[in-house]
Amino acid sequence: MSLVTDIEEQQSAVLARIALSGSTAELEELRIAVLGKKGSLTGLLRGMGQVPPEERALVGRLVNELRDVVEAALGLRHEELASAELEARISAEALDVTLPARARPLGTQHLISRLTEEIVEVFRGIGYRVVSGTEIETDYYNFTALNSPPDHPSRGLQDTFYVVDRSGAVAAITGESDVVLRSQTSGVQVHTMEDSELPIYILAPGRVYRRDVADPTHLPQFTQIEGLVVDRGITFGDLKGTLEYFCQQVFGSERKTRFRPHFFPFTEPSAEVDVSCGICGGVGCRSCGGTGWLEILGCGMVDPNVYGFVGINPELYSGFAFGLGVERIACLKYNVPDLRMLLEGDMRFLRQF
Ligand code: 2NL
Repeated sequence: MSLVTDIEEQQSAVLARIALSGSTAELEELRIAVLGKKGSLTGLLRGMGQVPPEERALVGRLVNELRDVVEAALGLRHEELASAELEARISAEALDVTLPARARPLGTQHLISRLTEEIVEVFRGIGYRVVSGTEIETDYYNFTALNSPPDHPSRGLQDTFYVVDRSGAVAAITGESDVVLRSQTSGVQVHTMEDSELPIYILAPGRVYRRDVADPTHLPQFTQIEGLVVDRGITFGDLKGTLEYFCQQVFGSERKTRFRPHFFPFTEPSAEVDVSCGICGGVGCRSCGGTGWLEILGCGMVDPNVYGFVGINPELYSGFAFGLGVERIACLKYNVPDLRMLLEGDMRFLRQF
């Protein structure tokens, strides 16, 4: 019965080696060594021919049992090893989710954008709609249709950026180009008066350009908001009431306003509006130059000549318009001493708002 002993010994030896195998690769080598074509168990089955006939049934059964037991043991051990290997790989490659995140500095809306929206909302609340146009405009829409005479100083090269192409050298020198970087958003209103039905209650916010050297009170580009109303029976009283309401919404209900006569080519009569100084309450201090008042915008009743350019009948309609610089309003509202600080992008300054 040495063959039977041999089979039993093989079984315990193979099971021991399966139990000791340390990796799926090692286990696979072992499987081939036992069950492969030249494997030890395969050899036993091949040797059945030499087994005496009376032992063949017993030996055959033992060998088959051995194969089943070995296969089952291989399967189990493979599962164990494979999952241990997966665990090891996962923990080796693991991300440490407790590490602090890489900081991504998050910006905020710029003070000027926020204040522009705030002002727009005040007027939306009383029925105005917002219109916008292009920053490049023709001389006609920027000046002519606004009743600005051909020799008006604001039209000069000293004050306005003219847009010329490569062959425009002569135009650049003489100011003959009729394309400009808009110096006010009024062109937007002229387009609107040409194109839309009456009445008109609009606000035109946007960037404008003037040939000024930047200093504490001037910027070569700034954000302007112009408003325009054209309806039947509009009076200077409507203009005053509207702008007083606006000032109190933006600066607070305790502030006073005053209207001083002024001149603009596109409005008649025209006025500049002052708001009482928030620092001294109107008695006079350094911020307001001792006057108690701060100038915030220009306005007036739309000049009938402007209606002539856009085909509105001034016998039936009247209206008012106003224009303000958002940067200027921001400086007055938050006591910023220098307009240039609004363009510098210094986060230590901007984060304060
Ligand atoms: C300023 C203040 C102003 C207007 C702008 C305007 C627009 C149309 C018709 C009439 Cl379409 N006027 N805009 C009116 C008054 C003042 O801006 O200081 N400008 C130099």
